[in-house]
Amino acid sequence: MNLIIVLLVVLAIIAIAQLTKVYDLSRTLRNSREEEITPADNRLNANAWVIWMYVFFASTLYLYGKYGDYLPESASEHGVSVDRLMSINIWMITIVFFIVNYLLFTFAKKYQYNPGRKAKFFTHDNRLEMLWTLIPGVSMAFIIVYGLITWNNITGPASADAMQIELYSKQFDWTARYPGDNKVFGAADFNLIGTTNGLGIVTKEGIQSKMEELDTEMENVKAAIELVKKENGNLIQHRQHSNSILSNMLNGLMPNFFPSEGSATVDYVAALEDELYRLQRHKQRILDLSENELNGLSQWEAGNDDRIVKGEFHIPVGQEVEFVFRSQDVIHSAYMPHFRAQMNTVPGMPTRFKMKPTITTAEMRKKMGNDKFDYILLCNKVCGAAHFNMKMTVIVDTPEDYAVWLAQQKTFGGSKEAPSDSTGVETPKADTLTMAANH
Ligand SMILES: [Cu+2]
Repeated sequence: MNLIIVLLVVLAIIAIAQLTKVYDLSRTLRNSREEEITPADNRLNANAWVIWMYVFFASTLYLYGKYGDYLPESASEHGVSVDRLMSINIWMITIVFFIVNYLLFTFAKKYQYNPGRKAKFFTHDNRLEMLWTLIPGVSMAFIIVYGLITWNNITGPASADAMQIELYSKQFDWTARYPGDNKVFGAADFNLIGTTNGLGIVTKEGIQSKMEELDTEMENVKAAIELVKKENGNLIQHRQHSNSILSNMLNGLMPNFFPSEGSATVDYVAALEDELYRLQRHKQRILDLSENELNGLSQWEAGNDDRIVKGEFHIPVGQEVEFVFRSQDVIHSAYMPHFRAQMNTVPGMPTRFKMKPTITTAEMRKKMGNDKFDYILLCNKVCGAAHFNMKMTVIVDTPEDYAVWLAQQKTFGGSKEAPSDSTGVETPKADTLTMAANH
């Protein structure tokens, strides 16, 4: 295959060389020189430039028409000003684009080579300098100042009556958390993250059970160390028989810690002692947690009535929402295109974004004539293999529907402050709610 390609390229080069020779010969026969360009050539080129200009303009307008409005109207208050800023910029760029390209191509035609014409020569013109400094300078200053004003309005502090929602990102999903009736988020700490506590919310019970879990693990490691020491030398031999008693005992104590085969060179005692040390440090970090207060409320108590939501989250229309973003692993970016909202989520550093939704999901579906439409929260930072699938549905409800939905969500502490039927209740599907909203 490669040989054929090489042959083709070589043949093409030879063909071009031969053609050039034929062309040169024909010129010599016609008695014309290579660098000589006829007025007909010039006219052809000049007209071709102008035709190309029209094609260029037409395709630009076509693309504007086709892709100019790739998003429906903004569904948030600040989004309107983002859109206005965007369209002012686009208008300015478009006007300049048409003027500059019109001059470029028509001048190519107008000033095509003419042996009788003499160029005008001048060294300096103050008016010209003034013009081409002031116009771009003022336009740029306008864009920057207007942009900064808009940006400051969007990113300024949230108002006092804004409700808060935490959006927690990790590879590769989102979790939303609503503070309970006390309006205070429970404290969170990564040392407590586990299968039943994905956000690492700190509660006395949570600390207790995590400590017990760590204690059990440490006991098991110690027992494993004893076993390995007692059977030292025989271990490797034993492990080669997958059903050996020792092997089963070790795996029972520490599932997944010992490889099922091979690893003859591993010093098991040292590896187990490392593991013990790691567990001790983990335990110490939990012991070091301090019980802080917020609004006269222990932050360890505050977490019990937090509501934790996956898959889709709801916000009430017309209510300012302040999102607090956290990340467990890498930098993600929370992007809600229909609300013109985007903010990076950074491990170890909460970030914020406030907005007021103005159009409910039901209204937007009607406007778009699409009863399947949903607002969406996407990850907009390439964060790993399943980045493309890191999304969550956002439902904008009327305040009444929102209250109904929120009351159905499970609380972190379980039955404590939740309505009696809250456990085991699945998040209601979007269509049930919007159907309710339509009635
Ligand atoms: Cu991500």
